[in-house]
Order: sequence, then C-alpha cells, then structure tokens
Amino acid sequence: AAAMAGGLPLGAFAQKKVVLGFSQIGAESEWRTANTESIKSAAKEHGIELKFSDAQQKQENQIKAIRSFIAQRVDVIAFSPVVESGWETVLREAKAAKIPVILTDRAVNVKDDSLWVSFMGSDFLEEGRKAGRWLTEKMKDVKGEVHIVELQGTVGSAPAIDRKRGFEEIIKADPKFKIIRSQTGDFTRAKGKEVMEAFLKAEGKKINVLYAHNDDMAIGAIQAIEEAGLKPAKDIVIISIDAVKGAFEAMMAGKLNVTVECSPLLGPQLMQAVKDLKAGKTLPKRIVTEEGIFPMEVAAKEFPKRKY
Ligand code: GZL
Repeated sequence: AAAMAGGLPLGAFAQKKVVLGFSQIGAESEWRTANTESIKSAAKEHGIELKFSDAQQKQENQIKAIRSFIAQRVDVIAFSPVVESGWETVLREAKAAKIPVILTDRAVNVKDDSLWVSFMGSDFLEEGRKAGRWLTEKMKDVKGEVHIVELQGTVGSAPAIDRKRGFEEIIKADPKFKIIRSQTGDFTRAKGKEVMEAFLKAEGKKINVLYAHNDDMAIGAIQAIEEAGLKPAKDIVIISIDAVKGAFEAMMAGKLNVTVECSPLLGPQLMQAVKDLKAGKTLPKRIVTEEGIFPMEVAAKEFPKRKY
C-alpha cells in the first residue's frame, strides 16, 4: 500500500514544483545560446520545472508559446521579446489567467505596464553610449571626417533601437563622425558578413569604422573585410557589443578593437525572481545587470575569467 502519514499520501506533503514557461527568441548568436544555457541550468539548480520553447526569431511563435503556457496553467511566464511591439493581446490573456509575466533581456512597448511584473536585462542605451565614448576618445586627435558603417541588430528589437540611439547621442557632439551606411544584420554572423560585403562594395576604402550591435555580426564582418584584402581593426576600426568568447578570440588575434559587455547570464536572477513571486513577494519593476567594456589590450588577461 502507498506510504501513508496521518491518512494522507506522503506525496501530499511534497512541495508542488513551481512551473515556469519560458519563450526564448531563438539560437541566433553566441549570446543567445549562453543565455539559454544559463536559464536551463539555473532552473535545474533551483528545482523549478521549466517548459522551454525556441521561437526561431519569430514573434508569432513566441505568442503561440505564451498561449500554450496559459493553457497549461503554468505558475509564471517569462520571455525575451524578439521585438518591442505587438504584445498587448497575449499579455492581457496572461493577466486574465492570473499568470504573472517576467520580461528578460529585452523590453516590450505596451501602454499598460501592469501587463508584466518585472523586466531584468541590460541597459542597451548605456551600451551604445559606451561604444560611442570609446570611439570619440580613440579618434579625438583625428582631424578629417570619420566615416562609420553600422550593422544594426534585429529591426524593431529593443537592443537595436537603443544601441543605435545611445551611440548617436555621443557621436553627435562632434560633426566629424558620420554614419555613412546603416543596415540590419539581424544579430547573425552570416547576415553580418553579407551586409558588410555590400558596404565594402559601395564604400570601399572610405570606411574608417564599423559599429556592430553584436559580436556575431562583427565576426561575420571581419571575414568580409579580410576577403576584401583589408586588415580588420587596423584599416577599419571595429567596435561591437556582447563580449562573448568569440569576441575575445578576435581581439587576441588583433582583429577586433573593443567589445562592450552585455551579460546573458540571467538564469539565476530569473529563477530567484520566480521563487520570490511564488512566495508572495513583489519584484522590483526593473532589475539592471551591471556590465563593463573590454578593449583588445586587456583581452588576453580577461579571457580566462570569461563565463560565456
Ligand atoms: C541583448 C540580446 C541580443 C544580443 C545578441 O541583450 O537581446 O540578442 O546582443 C542577441 O547577440 O542575439
């Protein structure tokens, strides 16, 4: 007979596992795969049952996943919204089902902020400003025009919008800085290479600087620059964001000048927030991850300490 204790099956005393439904954007970059790894391992460590879905960078797949989490009556929903807009309807459905929603990594643009309980992730505006400050310092003695080409992240995504805005806020102080081409590489190596090939064909040796919104596009662009017979980080100064291992390897090879850190390691913070929610605590509306900037000069020293 099943073990009994005071007439109740023992299982009745076991804590029911907290169930988290997580809709991930995709696997488009080194950053994203490190982010997924952090979430999956933290769920295990915290004893949280994780229902995980990969949207292949399509918003409609994220909306489908959130609807299925609602149907499965999960305890908490969390997701990294691929773009800022188009979330009102499905977030209202989650609210009607009384399932709290936590935003990770990227933010949403909704009028009613009660549709999500907390947003944890980097300050993309500040990341863009850090990139701009590094460049203006590096080029402070340059007399002529500085021609910049820009590889933007996914169109409509919070990081693409804010990294562009933060960078421009800083360089607009000196009219010698000119962004002569700007196009999305969708945060991937393949697209970053393809768009940089087009930039090189159109502008060639006129290009002084590449500003890439993530390391994967910068790494793709480095291949295009080399195939065009130019020296990355010398003929064209290259600035990118994320600070993934691939960026440190490129800097140690002398092919990338600097990368601004954007930590994907949100798993532990997310799981703690889920547990706090279930324990009835209120979460801060905004949890910011602290981050640095790594120029190529420090790459070899820092590399052994890197976790993603
Ligand atoms: C930033 C994240 C971005 C990374 C890219 O928090 O949303 O998406 O910068 C990733 O590498 O694809």
